Amino acid sequence: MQNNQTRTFTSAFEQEVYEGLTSFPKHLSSKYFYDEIGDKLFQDIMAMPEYYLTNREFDILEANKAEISALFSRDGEVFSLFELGAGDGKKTKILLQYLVDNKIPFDYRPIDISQNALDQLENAIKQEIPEVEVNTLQGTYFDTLRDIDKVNGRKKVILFLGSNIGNLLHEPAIEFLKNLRDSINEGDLILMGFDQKKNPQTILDAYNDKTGITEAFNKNILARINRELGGDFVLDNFLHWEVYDPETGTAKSYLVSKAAQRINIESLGLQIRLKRWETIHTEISQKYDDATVEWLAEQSGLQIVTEFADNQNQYKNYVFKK
Ligand code: AVJ
Repeated sequence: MQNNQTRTFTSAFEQEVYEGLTSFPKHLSSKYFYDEIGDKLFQDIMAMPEYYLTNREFDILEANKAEISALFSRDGEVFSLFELGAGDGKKTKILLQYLVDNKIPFDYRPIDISQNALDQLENAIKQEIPEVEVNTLQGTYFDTLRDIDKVNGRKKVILFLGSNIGNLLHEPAIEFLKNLRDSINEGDLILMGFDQKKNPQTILDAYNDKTGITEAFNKNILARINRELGGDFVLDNFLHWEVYDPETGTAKSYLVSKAAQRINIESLGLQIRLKRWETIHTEISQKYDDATVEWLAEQSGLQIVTEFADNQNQYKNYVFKK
């Protein structure tokens, strides 16, 4: 066994893969889904009819863009629109276009770990809405927000869309919201997406499509370990498995080992065994109700300014302030 030897890792990815695969039960973090291939697979997920989240949020922003923009620029003061994990900006462009059309002064500051994602987004906006002043920020969410706090005296509005908060269990979500609260001032706003509890079958279908896109997305974490860490996972030896607990609102993704197998991961000098039907937990996608969002806000010292929903309450966008 190599578990009790002192190890040095050359990246957080290496360390977390090592720790996750030598734990019981085994787990890997969904934040490592998103390399170039994972980004592309997530784009495909957002285009699937079963993955209702994207369209619901798109519709909410479209239907409420005037009211949302009025909240952002209440006093006519110029503001900076930050976005955490902007992706392809499809939904954000609704707001950007409306702000430009109505000559509301702002600049757009998308934040992402991936410079590649930022470059693509910046180019797309320069093409489609050239009037927008874009200042990309490469880095982790909070380092960047804190740095900006010191140099930019403008009012801040922070977007965190897509129900990305759902990847966090409640406790880390509260930590995250507290950090966000610490990075804003009185008068600043946060617009955040929360996928809602609904018919459990609708949720299972969104995370277990018949075409296998979500399966490929989930298994990409194994493919990525193969590519980057010299692993020898055989993807066909795993089942993609989704469960949803309608009581807690937690959807969980697993990779289930179809056979007893050994895996070598060269750059970790690690060999692991998986028993037949042993699991690797890879993701949670939390679903919310009003009481839960109110509790999260209260726990993290944020106040709810208002909320926007689609006509079936499938998805909601909340506006918070300090
Ligand atoms: C990007 C975290 C919001 O949990 O719904 C989509 C990721 N996982 N299908 C989600 C995801 C499987 C997605 N988030």
